[in-house]
Amino acid sequence: MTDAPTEYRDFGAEFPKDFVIGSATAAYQVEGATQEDGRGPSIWDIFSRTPGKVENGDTGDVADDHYHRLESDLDLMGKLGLEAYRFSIAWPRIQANGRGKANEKGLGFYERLVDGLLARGIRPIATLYHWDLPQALESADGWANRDTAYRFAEYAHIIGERLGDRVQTWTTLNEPWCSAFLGYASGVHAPGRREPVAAFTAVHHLNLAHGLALQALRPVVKNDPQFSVTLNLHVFEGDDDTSPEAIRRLDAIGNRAFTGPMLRGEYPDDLLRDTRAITDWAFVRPGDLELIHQPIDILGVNYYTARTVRLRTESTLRSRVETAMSEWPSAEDVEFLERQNPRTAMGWDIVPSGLEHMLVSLHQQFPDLPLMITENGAAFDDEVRAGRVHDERRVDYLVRHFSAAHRAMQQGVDLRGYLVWSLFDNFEWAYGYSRRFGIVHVDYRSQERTVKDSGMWLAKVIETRRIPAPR
Ligand code: IFM
Repeated sequence: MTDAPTEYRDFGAEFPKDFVIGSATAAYQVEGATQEDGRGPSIWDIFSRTPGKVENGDTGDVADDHYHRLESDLDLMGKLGLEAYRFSIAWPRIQANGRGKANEKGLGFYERLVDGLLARGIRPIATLYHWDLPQALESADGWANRDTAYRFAEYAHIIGERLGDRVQTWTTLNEPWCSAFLGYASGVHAPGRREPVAAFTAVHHLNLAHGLALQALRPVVKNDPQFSVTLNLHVFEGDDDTSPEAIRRLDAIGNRAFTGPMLRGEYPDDLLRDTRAITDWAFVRPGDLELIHQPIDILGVNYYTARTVRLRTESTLRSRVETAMSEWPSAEDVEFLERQNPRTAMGWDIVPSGLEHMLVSLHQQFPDLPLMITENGAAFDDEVRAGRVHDERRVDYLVRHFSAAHRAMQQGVDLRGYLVWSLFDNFEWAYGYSRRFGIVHVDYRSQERTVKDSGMWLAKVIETRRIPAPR
């Protein structure tokens, strides 16, 4: 299926006053200062230093130097009129080794960030884990070790005690599918392991960490809190009569492995069945599902693209070596097809209809659960010319996805907000600095910030509450 390029440009579409519009970043991608003020190493410090893992050998050592430029970055957010800013807290800044006493300097940085946001009328949305696991915990088997979930709860408690009077919206994990399957199955993300059993074990321990963290936060967060988790739910479309089966398998691993325990209190039977040759799921202990299945107030969803899938025919089955590195363990016989959409610099198809369908489908599955788009955006090769960045493709991407979100709302979806990824160009994980997602351009040599046309566009949406007509 392909969206005609003329679709989803609903100029003038209006968003309600209480619909929160803002932007997002994550600690390792923007902060830099990785060896300052008591921060310990994370898995990304180690992984990015391993030759061949990140494009150009890039690391997050400096990134956007946000740690040192906090005040001016906050001013920029204020100038854009952001209503919300989603950031993540670097666990190794708070507990260098992932356990024990909290590091005052680390806490102080996030206090300044939160206070600076509030002083500018910007709502802080704090994510506790956006992939930067303290390396000391990975050395003890990382997310494959059950204890990591308990260490995470301890860390959540520390943060809740310190910021729980000021931060209202709390996200436990960002995109646990990526942590588990890119980190432990395909190994393209830190810690770079290729162990399918560890990947499914990590799924469960991440789910457990979510539940334990909610339990740890509730008694200490006092500010009329909203608890959430952010999932990168995958949207799949079909192409032939094998597609429904292909979609079912991927949906189980990519989506229901998380929504099942978190929102329904169970792992889907078909997931347990499909993965039987890899694991018996004996790591799920009595009482775990009750712990994981806790009420949340809002579900964060990240959306970038949709993919077309079907089952492979015999002749297209991949080699053993390839399947050993699959990010979809147990579904290696699913084939991802080329689509005819325009693509972003990540090679991701631009499919705004996928966002609309995902939101509507989530609303049908969980009618009482409010949703928030916690990430959506696009990478393009931007250039600064005469002090401006005319990123019209990104503006168009945003017009089309805001239109899709608006259409979902017209159908009754309780969508509470939209955060564009990302506020700044930043460290795009295994792609290093080669992919730019920002609505603000960053010159990595001078650290100069230049608001792109997409940044000005977002400011206008916030000001007018509408998708502005093209000029
Ligand atoms: O940059 C990432 C972000 O850290 C998590 N979600 C997807 C983004 C784009 O790849």
